This record gives sequence, structure tokens and C-alpha cells, in this order.
Amino acid sequence: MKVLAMILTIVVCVPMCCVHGAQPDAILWYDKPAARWETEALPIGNGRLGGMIFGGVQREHIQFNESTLWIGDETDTGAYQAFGDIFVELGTSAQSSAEAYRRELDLNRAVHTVIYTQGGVRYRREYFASHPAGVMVFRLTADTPGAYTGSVLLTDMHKGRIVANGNRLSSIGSLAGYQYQGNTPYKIALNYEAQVWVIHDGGTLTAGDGRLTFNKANSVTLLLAAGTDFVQDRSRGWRGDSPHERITAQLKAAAGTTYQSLLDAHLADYQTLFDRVTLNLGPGHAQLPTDVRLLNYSQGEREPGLETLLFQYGRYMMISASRDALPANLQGVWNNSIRPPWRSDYHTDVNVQMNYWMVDQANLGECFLPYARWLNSIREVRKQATSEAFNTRGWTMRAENGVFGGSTWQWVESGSAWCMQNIWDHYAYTGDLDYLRTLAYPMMKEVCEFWLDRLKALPDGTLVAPNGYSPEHGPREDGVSHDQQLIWDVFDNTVEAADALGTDRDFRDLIAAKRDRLLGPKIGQWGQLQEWMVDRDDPKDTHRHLSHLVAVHPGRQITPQTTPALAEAARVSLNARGDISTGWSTAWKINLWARLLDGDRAYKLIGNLIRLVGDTRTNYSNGGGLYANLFDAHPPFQIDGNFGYTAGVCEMLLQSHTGDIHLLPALPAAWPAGSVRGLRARGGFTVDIDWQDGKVTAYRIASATPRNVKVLVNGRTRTVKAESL
Ligand code: FUC
Repeated sequence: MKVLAMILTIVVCVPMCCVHGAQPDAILWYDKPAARWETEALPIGNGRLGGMIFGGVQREHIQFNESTLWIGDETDTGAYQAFGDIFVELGTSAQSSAEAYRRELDLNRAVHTVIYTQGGVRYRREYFASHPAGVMVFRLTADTPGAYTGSVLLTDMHKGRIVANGNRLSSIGSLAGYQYQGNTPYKIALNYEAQVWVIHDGGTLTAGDGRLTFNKANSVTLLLAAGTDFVQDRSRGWRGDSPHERITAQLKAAAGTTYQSLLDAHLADYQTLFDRVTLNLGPGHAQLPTDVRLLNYSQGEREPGLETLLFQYGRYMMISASRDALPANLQGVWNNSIRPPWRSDYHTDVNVQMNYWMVDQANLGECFLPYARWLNSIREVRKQATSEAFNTRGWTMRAENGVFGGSTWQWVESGSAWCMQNIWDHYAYTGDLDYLRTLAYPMMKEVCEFWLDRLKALPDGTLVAPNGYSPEHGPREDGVSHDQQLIWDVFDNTVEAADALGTDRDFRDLIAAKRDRLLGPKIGQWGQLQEWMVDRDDPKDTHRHLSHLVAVHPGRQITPQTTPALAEAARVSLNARGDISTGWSTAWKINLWARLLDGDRAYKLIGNLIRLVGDTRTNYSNGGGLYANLFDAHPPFQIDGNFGYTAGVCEMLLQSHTGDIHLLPALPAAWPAGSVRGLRARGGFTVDIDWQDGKVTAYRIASATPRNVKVLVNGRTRTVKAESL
């Protein structure tokens, strides 16, 4: 890799301290099995399949999902559905208890391991979800031959038929006629299937009584594949081929190769993404179980190592939940219920947008595409519903959204513009003109058309969104700040997009002119950024939504550098909202304080996010926090807080929304020395930074297309040349 090192002249260059590709302290581990799914079990996933592993000694429990198992239709959001469970029963009560137990999730390898000693035998299990093979792999080994006697069972959350035959278990079913609520069956019934193949070495394997029983095996390997006949194509009625052939072929291929080659292919695939970023914020207590670290942290022992682990956990979960199928929903790809909280859906009044803030910053651009494709797939459904509701061109949605385009609860008219903020940013980071031309720009243009038709002029000619709603807060009325800011954002970005493509000159000029006539952000009577056109904000209002601050983050209409008075008003508003809230709201506040260049305040919010909850040893009642498995708590578990945290750490270390690259814009005093490798900046740059005593000591900037870029470093702006990657 040929990279030009830009070394500051006034400071001593220190060697880059991390070996690229191996994140130190990247293991979550525990000294006992998980008792609860939500708070203790650990996630694996290949972007489509998800597994939650309990690590029980006598009885292993792996709850699993497949991301397309949804109910719903084009009018109703429906809900993401749990698929089933695998149980591996190993023990009899006569067996002695386990010693030296450890279960761990290694983020560097995306491999979950359980080890323990029982009756003098050392047992080891490994679990991973392979993206290239399309299957999950669970392997049970021991240091003594013939140590495994037990059975494998499969369950189905929708009461599908379970068949045990040869070395296979399968469940086949259909969601036809399944009712989520009310009495009307959904029009779209999905067919689904899961298969578990069991491969044993030594001993015997027999099928019967709905289970597979193994006796005195040296090792046992389980392969799981699952699928539905969902297809992301409205013109085909959202349904394609039966999953049977596909998953059978995947299992056959996996069974025909060795465990080692499955593992090698998994590692090669996963590490291509994960290894791009390494972070060092300071020392950690990797020798302690993760729940103990979290408890200590909650009780005041701040630990940079745990902050780093949580940062990388967000990247791990994004790779595990968002590859080539559907985007990460409210729980990523993990869900153990047929009536999950908030339908485990795509909420578009902050949640799905927050999920995708971190993706390009944290160098996982490929994981963005499922989100863009999902939006593209529901466009036509949304156009029809939008036209019926508002008599406009273009499209938008209500707050809750599913995979068939159905949308429920409140209309949040600026929701689609907010999604377009992500859509534009992916281009801003990657510079991928093909993506911009074929996927991004057509959607952005349609969302602009919605607002061109919907905006109304006040008597002085100022343009406002009529009858808007500041999610999930306040009355419906004209000129709500959230709407105004997001319309500005989509108009402004679409102008830039049209310029980049050299297309649509007249349309571009029209939206540029409308953008400049929009009612802009206003400063109210107590110095706050107004949430509404009317100056009525209550300084005691600590509502979790921060909707009138989208112009600060993730938008770029308000910045301390370009609009200092408005940024100060945003600071007043954010201060008034307080520091304690739900998981995602806390994560957003980290990002907002970082954009307001207040690293210490952002770090204070990190302290509120990293608090052990859902545990009898702690008693926090104000919302937010983390469970022992580091899942972020709304409560309940909601993954936006995890992804939002990872985005927040990126914003503290690197910002690029103003056009320049700003190194360490919001570094807290708590991180005096550290390093980061591989963050991305808008414009297609990859950035490494080392710092000591709170100052950048070395950095390097690389780009696929070598060119000059302005860098703000240690308070000074300079122009440097980035060289090819
Ligand atoms: C929005 C938020 C809630 C919750 C839900 C999934 O409605 O206001 O707090 O996160 O999404």
C-alpha cells in the first residue's frame, strides 16, 4: 500500500502504535452461560441469518433469525418475525458440573466460543455465521474421544412441521393467514424453511422422535440454513422461488467441505471489512469478564478499553446484520418474538437513519447498500400512498415501515428527506457516480418533487411545510423546524448531486431557489433554537427526540464554523434537553455534542450510555444503558443506540461535513493519547491519526484519486496532498 505520510513539522512523529488488522481487546467474554436472550446471549450473523447463543452446558440454546421473515403487506407495516431455535441437549443430571467455563465472542474473527471442563473432559464449541457459505456453523469438540452423547432439536416459532430424517432436521411452513393484529389475514403469505444438518465424527447418529440423537461421537458439527420466498421486487408480488432448493444447495456445499475451509472462507470475508479500522483510546481490563467491566464502569471506573470494545461491537453488528439482504432493523437481525417491540421494523423518524450514520465513517460502505435498495424497493408503493394522502408527486412515509412498503402510525412527512440524507452521504463518502446516477439521485429527485408540490408560501413569500410534526412531540402546524431543516438538506444535497452528475439544470436551479426561500432556523426568547415557528419551547422540556437539531447532526446547515449564532442556540437547546434519556437519544447527543465541538460533554454522554442495566446489581430507572451483552437498551434492546454510539466516536475523532477534514474535532480530556486507523472522510479519503497530550502527532490521508485536501489539525488549516491507496 503506497500512502503518503503527512507528518507535522512542528511535532515529533511517533510511530503508528497499532498493527493494522488486529484490534487489541476485541473480545466480549463471560464466566457463565447466558440466562436471558435480551441481556446476556451473544449475537452472530452473516447479514441475513442471525443467531443468539446462550452457551448452556447441559443444554445449548441457539435462537435464530432470517432477515426476510416478515408479516405485513403494502398497507400494513407488519412485523419482523422470530424464526426458531436449536437446542443441543448434552447432559444428564448425573453428570458433574462444569469447571473453568468461558464463553466469548471474538470481534476480530466473528467467532463465538464456549469452553469448559466436565468429568475430566475439556470441551470446546465454536460458532460462526458465514456470509460466503450462507450458513451458520456450530462445532462441538472435546479432548477425549467419544465424549459427545446427546440430541439436537429444532423448533419453529410459527408452528411449522418439524421433520427429523437421516442427519437432517427441517421445519417448513407458511405465514399464510397468520394474523398479527385484527382479524384480516395478510395478503402476502411467505413460505419459509429451515434445515439443520448434523455431521458427526465417530459414534452413531439416529433420527427419531423429532430429534437427531448422537451417541459417543468424537465431535458434532451442525450446519443451519434458513430462508423464505420473499423477493425484493414489487412487480413479482414480493415473492420468488421457494427457499428449498437454495438452502439445500448451500448446506450440501458446506457439508461437502471441511470445517477448516468453512472457517477460513468466513475469516477472509469478514476480516476484509472488519480489519479496516483499528482504534486505541487507552488501556483496558480485557482480563475481566465483560459484565464485570461494565459494572465497574457504571460505578465510576471509566475504562477506554471498554469504550473501544463498544465502538468495534457496533462495526461487528453492522457487518453481521447488513450485507446483501435487507437493512438492519430496530434489532439488527436478531429478534426472538413474533410480536417484537415496535415491530422490530424500520422507523423513519430517527431510528433507521441513525443505524446507518456510522457505516461509511467506520469504513463499512458495502453495508450501506441494503438500506438504499430497501428504500428503492418501496418507492412505488410509497408514491401511491403519498399521492392518495397528499395529492403530490414524490413519496414519503409514516413512522413505522416494513419490507413490503406498508407504513403505519403517524405521517412524518420529512421522513423520506431524512432517509435521503443517508443516501446522499453514502455518495459523499464514496464518490461512487454510478450509485449516484442509478440509485441515489432518482430517489432524491422524487423526494424533492414531493416538497415542491407540498410547500406553501407565507404572505411574505417564505416557504413552509404545512401541517408538520416534530417527532414525536408537539402539535401539527406549519413551519416545524424539523421539516424545514430536512427540506433544506434534501434540496441542498440534490443541487450538489445534480452538479456532480451534470444533469437536470432547470430542476437544479428551481430547487436551489426554493431552498433559499425556506423559512430558516430561528433563535427564540431564551436563546434556544426554536423547535417550532412559534417561539413556544419550554426550557424544562427533556423530550428524547431532538428533531429541531437535525441541522447540526446529521445535517450541515448549522455548524459552529459557518453559523456560530445558530450553533450557540443549538447548544442552548441541547443543554436544556438534559443528559439522561433513552439509548438512541443518548447516542444522538454524543454526535450532537461532537458536532458542537464539545468533546468533554460528548464524553459525559458516553458515561451515561455505558451503564449496566437489566441486572440486579444496578438500579437505574431513567432509560438508556447497556445490558451485560452490550446490547443498547432503549429499553428494551434497540440497536440504534449501539450504531449511534459508534457514529458518535467517529464524530469525536474526525469530521468532514464542512468540506474540510477536521482531525480530533471533539477529543475529550479523557482520551489524551491514542490512535485510529482507517476512518473515512467525505470525498473518498481514508484517514489515520495518532495523538499525544490531546494533540495530533502524526496523520496520513489516502485517497483512490490523489488530490489536495484541506485539513484542520491542532487549530491550523493546511492543504495537503492525499496519495493513492
Ligand atoms: C421512535 C421513538 C421511540 C422508539 C421507537 C422505536 O418512535 O420515539 O423512542 O425508539 O421509535
